[in-house]
Amino acid sequence: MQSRANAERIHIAIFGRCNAGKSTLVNRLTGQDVSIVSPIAGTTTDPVQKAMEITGLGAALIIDTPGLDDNTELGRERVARTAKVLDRTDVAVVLTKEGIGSSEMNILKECKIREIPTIVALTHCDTVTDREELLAQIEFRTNHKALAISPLTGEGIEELIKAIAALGATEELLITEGFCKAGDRVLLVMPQDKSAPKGRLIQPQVQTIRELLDRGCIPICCTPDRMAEALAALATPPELIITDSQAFNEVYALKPESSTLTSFSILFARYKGDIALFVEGVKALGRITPASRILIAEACTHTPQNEDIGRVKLPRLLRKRFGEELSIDIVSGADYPEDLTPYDLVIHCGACMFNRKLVLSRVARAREQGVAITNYGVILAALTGILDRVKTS
Ligand SMILES: Nc1nc2c(ncn2[C@@H]2O[C@H](COP(=O)(O)OP(=O)(O)OP(=O)(O)O)[C@@H](O)[C@H]2O)c(=O)[nH]1
Ligand SMILES: [Mg+2]
Repeated sequence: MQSRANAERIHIAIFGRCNAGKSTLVNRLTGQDVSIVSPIAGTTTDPVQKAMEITGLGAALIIDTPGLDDNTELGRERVARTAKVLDRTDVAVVLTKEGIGSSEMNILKECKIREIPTIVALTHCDTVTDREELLAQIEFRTNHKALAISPLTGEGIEELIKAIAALGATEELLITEGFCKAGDRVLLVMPQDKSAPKGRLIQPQVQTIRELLDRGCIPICCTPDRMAEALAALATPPELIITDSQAFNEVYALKPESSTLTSFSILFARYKGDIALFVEGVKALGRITPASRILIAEACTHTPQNEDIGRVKLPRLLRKRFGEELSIDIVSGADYPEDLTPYDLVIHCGACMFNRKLVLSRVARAREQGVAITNYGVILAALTGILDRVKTS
């Protein structure tokens, strides 16, 4: 179960004031002591997450958050951190034990703006005396029919899980949708050079191969230096070739005319983000001058291969094209600026460690502020002259 990447799990975040019972609920849902529970307000100080399987929903990531009403200096910082959790939340559960106040209204408003499906639940229902009255007040103020639960005794938890499963069930996205069909032979060209991790394939390759098998396609794998032999071993050309962007030119030179060509980065730009917007965004390159400012946003703080692209390869290519004076800011992890307007272009990484929701939240911010956004795969394809030679959608 743990082997499934967190980025592929549906993210369920629990919000509420201090002592609402958020951590107790997380422990109840996961059946483990994931978070510390105590009657002291402000026990949870940082978002805490735990992977689990939910019946009827599948692989999930449950996120516990600090109380929304912590008004201390540090508390405000924690609330800001909690707000960031919203960027990656697929389903929000808002808990209250006393009815609806400004803390609940604020978080519900944020969820609504971000179109996050939300459940409101009245907790401590084992001890509240005016349950019906509180439920009516919650419904009146929020337009949500609230569930009554007790994270402590387990009452109402089954209904809550069902409600989460109903809201969280989304159509499963496919990486290769529209690129191939059952029975197609798909040649995957995957360099395993020294930047590849030792003894294993990287996640996008693994996921793609697994999906092709599930879809009834016939995946055939080779490294770029064996591509000619792989093609020769087939009676007719493969319907689709998926290559690592690094090997694009070699692969393009050998590609049979009838085979469609795409790259892992293009497929994942589509799967993790908004490929149409990324292709549109890359046109901003036509407006870049040496005085322009570009933001490169990395998801991970620790992946050397990505660091290489974001910190070395891309800045080098951009400066070569637009001049050494070009301003390039690089941010990583959660440090994605609220205000993107100083930038002429935002370039986001492939986000293999992020869920789709987070990428779409960041894309939405750029779009709302009128700032062009693209991603590593698309811009590398554009800068190396590949983009108009691959299938992107
Ligand atoms: N009676 C009753 N007590 C509960 C229930 N849920 C939680 N509690 C108790 O309420 C207190 C606070 O619970 P927590 O789960 O730590 O609350 P929290 O929302 O995580 O609080 P912070 O981390 O401070 O934001 C603990 O003493 C729990 O045992 C419930 O359903 N009924
Ligand atoms: Mg807590």
